[in-house]
Amino acid sequence: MQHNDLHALYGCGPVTFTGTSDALFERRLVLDHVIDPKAAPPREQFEAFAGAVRDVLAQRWLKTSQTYDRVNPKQVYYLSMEFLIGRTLANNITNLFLEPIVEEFQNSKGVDLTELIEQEPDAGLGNGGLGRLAACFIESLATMKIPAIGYGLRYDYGIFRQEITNGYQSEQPDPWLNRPDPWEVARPHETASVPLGSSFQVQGGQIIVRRGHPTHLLGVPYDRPVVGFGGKTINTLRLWKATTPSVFDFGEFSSGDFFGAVSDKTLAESVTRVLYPDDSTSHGRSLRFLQEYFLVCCSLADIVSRFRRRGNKWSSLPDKVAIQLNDTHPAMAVPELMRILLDDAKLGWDEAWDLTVRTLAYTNHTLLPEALEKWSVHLFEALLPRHLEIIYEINRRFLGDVQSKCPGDDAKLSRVNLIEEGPDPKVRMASLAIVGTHSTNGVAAIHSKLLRAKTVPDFAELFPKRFNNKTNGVTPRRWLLLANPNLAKLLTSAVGNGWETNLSLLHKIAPLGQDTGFRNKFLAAKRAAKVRFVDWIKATDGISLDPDTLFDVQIKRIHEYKRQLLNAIQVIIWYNRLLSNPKLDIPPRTILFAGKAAPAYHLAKVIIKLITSIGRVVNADPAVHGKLRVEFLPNYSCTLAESLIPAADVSEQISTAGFEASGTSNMKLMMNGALTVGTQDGANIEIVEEVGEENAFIFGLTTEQVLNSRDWYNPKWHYENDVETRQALDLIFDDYFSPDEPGIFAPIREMLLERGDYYMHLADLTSYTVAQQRVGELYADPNAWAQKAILNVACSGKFSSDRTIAEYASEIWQVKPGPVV
Ligand code: 26Q
Repeated sequence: MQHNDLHALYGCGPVTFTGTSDALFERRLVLDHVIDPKAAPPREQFEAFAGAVRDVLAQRWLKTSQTYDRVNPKQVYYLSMEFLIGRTLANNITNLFLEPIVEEFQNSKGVDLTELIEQEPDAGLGNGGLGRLAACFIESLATMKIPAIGYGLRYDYGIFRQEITNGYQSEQPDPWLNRPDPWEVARPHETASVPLGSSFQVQGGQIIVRRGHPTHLLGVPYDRPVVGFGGKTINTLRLWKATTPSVFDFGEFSSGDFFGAVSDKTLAESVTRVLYPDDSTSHGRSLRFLQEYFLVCCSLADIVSRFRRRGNKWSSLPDKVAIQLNDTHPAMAVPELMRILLDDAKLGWDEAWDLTVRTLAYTNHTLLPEALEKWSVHLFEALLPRHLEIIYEINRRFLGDVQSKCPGDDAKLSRVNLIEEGPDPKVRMASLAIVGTHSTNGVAAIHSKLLRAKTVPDFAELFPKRFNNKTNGVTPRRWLLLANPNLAKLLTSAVGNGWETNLSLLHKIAPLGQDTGFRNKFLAAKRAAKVRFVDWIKATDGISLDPDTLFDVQIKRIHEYKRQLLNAIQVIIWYNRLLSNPKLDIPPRTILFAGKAAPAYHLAKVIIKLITSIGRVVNADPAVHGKLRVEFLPNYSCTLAESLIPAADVSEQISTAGFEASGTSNMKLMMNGALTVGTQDGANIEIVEEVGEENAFIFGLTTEQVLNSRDWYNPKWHYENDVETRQALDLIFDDYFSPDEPGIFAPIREMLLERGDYYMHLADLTSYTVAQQRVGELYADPNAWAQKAILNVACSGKFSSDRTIAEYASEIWQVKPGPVV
């Protein structure tokens, strides 16, 4: 293709390219890498290719932000400690519609693009659902042409790389920026300053505060393009890197001490060194506190300076700016925005408060009370004394209002107090976020309902209009079009173009479940995805799988409430059934697990060890060979998900009802034609509403039943009275799966039988096994299976993040999708 065509597509001004797309690529190799294109190693080729793609999008990107500056529309700012982006190259090629050009290029140059794509490391700047949601949201915002910026941190190290050694998880650092990242653009001239009340040192992830020596950090922005589908709008993801003003200015330790000064710089930079693993229970990691404030301070300074640069008056802040807080992690935006409006803009309290509340909105992602963030008042005192003062004043006024509304209700007053009193008083960040914003939303209907009714009922009563639901979604560009090219082609042939941005169009394939021709094509696409995955996992991890078995997939963080253990026990039950009845006629099944455990979450790590141990025994047992196979796939990542999800037949969504806020792998799997085996929890409920209960396998206690049976639930009863349960558990407890490491599964026994099985595995085990029996029966009839799988794809339209973003836009942000001009 000639450069003029590229220019027609993406050029916006008089700048011209100096050749064809081949030339863009070769020029990059020669000029950036000083290498003969024919001799370039794959990594250099990747950088050159990604650089060429960036050349193509650069003018559109610039044009998008110039247009926003000129038109001065209301803009959305998504603040998140996590953006789990994954790889970018293939996504940008898809969204820029560059595939035909790239194909031509591959043919003419003999370059293998799949090999280049594999060179790109995942940008793993997130733990799981919350971080991936942020990545899907910014892609949808760009696709829907909504003026938006994502703000996050540029961690040197993303989520740890998981290795499995002798069946145990170990964590390795992820130095994803070791090689230059072709997507990022540093903007040092837009550096932000972050003043702190004290200087500090870092030791083992904790900070040691040197009181009374105010200091400041700098935040350097690194911008990444966020390409909307079709490439018309290219928004920005701005990630902040911490540094110091100059080597000699930081802290008080360094005066005259060259060596100390340089190490102080390293110290300041440690603020954005590493992403914290989601470890909901381990509070008080003070470096995390600094990270959160650093994100808030840099981002708000940036937002406010853009707002002022565009000539806006302070009173119009909520008309021009909508800031969404991804969980409480950036909740310090409440006192920070107040500080800016009071101290810098010199507004009075009432106006500042009105503007703050109308500008900010908060999304909650958890119902687990132990996961609600609290930060020690002492940390605030030392590092952010002005913010603490503001929080106290917010609290004083708020409690005054509560008192006049409900006089004499001291119990309520202490429940809603923004400060948890005690020897080490703490700021309750979720309470602060609810009070200081105009909207609090949950991420699935049931979650939003439980949030109101159980987690924060006092606040729901005080601010009934603030609470709302925004059911999560995922971007169909990455999770269907890009991840599953065979299915995507089939869908286009059936419904035409347009489903990529209007996923409800997929409803049109619902009747095609009756059509033999379509069913066969659908099954062929599923098989092709399985073969692709089997080849990929063989090449990546050396794991051999049989694509002609049912792929039963549970992919998510390892957590007791997500109940990977329930799945594992069920596998043992089927193993026992096969051992005692070798003729048992069940379709051959491969049970695939993937997910990371928080490094300090001991029991989650024991569960990984159990799964790998079961795999070792079951996979080597000739008695079940070809019928049952269990694999734990190491290092779950976006890239692994993109490869595995299209290949899945069954989607395991088996959390204890009332614990999973939403789940989003359930949506990705449904979209790719997997059938859900699930509890009535999170978004599963809405999935079943869309597809119909007869097209999923729903089992287990409801949230209400879980709550009502807490007091009398006795897991031992199940162990003592259900033979299959006891036999399966005894294999675990008696070291059948761990002959060389006796006793290693004692913590599982204790959790289940001695400590009351809080997540009620044993209560749901029988109905789960029955559901799995039905799965097997249906799978034995490929036509009946295909019909239901097709219906799942057809009914997945609701779970596009475009739908979610449209709801945020109209109900929370008051912004309209569509081009700005
Ligand atoms: C907090 C303090 C200190 C260190 C880490 C953290 C931390 C980090 C990440 C706490 C929580 C998280 C991530 C939570 C998360 O991913 N929640 C999931 O969000 C999804 C998107 O809404 C939901 O679908 C899932 O149900 C929910 O578990």
